[in-house]
Amino acid sequence: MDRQRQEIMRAKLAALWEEVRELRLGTTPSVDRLDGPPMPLTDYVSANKPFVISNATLHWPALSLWTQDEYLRRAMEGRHVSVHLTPDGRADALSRHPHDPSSLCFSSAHVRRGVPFEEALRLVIDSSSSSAVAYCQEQNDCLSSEYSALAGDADAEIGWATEALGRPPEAVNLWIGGGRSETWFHKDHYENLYAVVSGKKHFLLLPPTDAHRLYIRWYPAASYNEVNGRLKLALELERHFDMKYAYFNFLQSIEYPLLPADGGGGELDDEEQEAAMAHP
Ligand SMILES: O=C(O)CCC(=O)C(=O)O
Repeated sequence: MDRQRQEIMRAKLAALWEEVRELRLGTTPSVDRLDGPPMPLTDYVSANKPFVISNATLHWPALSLWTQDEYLRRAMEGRHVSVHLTPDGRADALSRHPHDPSSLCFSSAHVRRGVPFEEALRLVIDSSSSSAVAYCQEQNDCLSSEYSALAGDADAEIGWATEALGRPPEAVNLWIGGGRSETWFHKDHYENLYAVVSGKKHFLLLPPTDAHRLYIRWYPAASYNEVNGRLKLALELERHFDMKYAYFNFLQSIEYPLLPADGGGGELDDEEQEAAMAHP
């Protein structure tokens, strides 16, 4: 195909994507902001359409309690948690290959398990100026395991979501991180509700209509290890296997900063926008 025809084809495809997005998501690139549960549920849940519910968690004691480090320390006294450490806040992400800087590898965090909560919290707080960025996380329903002492501070389930999805949540997870932590681009194979309790989480969403832009590629698997048990991390290749990674080459995602309870952070400032686009 000659160059001119390629350009025409590209422009037509771009227009088609735009149309599909508008049909599926309504006005793009905004995310619907609702005052209560999505109604009718099917408009959102079965269409995989994202939304933000304002003030949905205002009644959670977590909103005021979890902003107090002293409360967290007291409630979690004697508890041990998992801490994920990376040099740059990016786990399960693409990084420079440790032996060949011209290529990439899939890097996993160094995981410290059984860390006293007080120490884990200190590692997170110190991350803003440390050689290691700490992120407390343990997927697998960790609010009812590692963090069960805090579980009573938030609703155990959300009625309309249980109704819409036909079952209570399979897992409720808690993540504790600071400004350098990033959650790398990924695809979830289940429905998600996300509540920001303190600080701000900045989301980049790729709508289902853009699934064709996702490519699975293979990269050598590597993980960070602590050097001599200190907070200096070295990236080393894992010996036996590669890992797959969902990669996309064409970014036009929907951006949304989330704040506690009201869910909407309004417009991004220039610096945030740039950082977000650089690290989708
Ligand atoms: O906030 C995080 O770090 C993880 C969130 C996540 O994986 C998700 O919402 O699917």
